[in-house]
Amino acid sequence: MVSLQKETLRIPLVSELMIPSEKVAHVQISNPLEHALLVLVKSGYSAVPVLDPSYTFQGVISKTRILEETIGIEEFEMNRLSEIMVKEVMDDQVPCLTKEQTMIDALHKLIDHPFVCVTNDKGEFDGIVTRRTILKQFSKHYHETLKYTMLETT
Ligand code: 4BW
Repeated sequence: MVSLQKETLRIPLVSELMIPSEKVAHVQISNPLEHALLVLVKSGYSAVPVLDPSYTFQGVISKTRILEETIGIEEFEMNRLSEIMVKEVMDDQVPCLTKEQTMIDALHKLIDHPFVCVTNDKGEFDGIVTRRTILKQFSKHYHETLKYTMLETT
């Protein structure tokens, strides 16, 4: 019983929790904003990672940041989106994780960000960890711990 509880409470590594890069929608740093908006609308995500041609992580671009660029004095000026590049408006001040860090490191960063990018020591993009993944882990641990606690008290 005790050994089962220890197994249940093992803290997973980021490598076990992340969505791998090949399943993550992204845009390139030199893409115009109109292409980035297309990727965001088609994928259904509100923000995605920005990479350079060598797959090095550069920042995050969101629908909100793109739409802010279209605000003119009297109307939305959508034609501006072909003239502005992703690198000009992306957020490059976002935290990252490495595969070797733990779920607790991810949890701290996900308080202020809906997802956090995972990079290697060269800054290359490995994937993302999302709030959904961490919440699912906590839900699983909560239910398993509750199950063992109830077994012990009966
Ligand atoms: O297309 C979707 N499929 C599924 N299964 N869930 C989705 C999808 N779009 C949105 N959701 C749900 C998720 O629960 O809405 C939440 C908020 O989405 P967001 O932020 O505002 O687009 C999703 O929460 P989450 O899984 O914890 O993801 C947090 C954020 O991580 C998303 C998005 O910005 C990013 N993200 C998640 N999966 C991604 C991704 N970005 C690129 N590629 C992916 N595969």
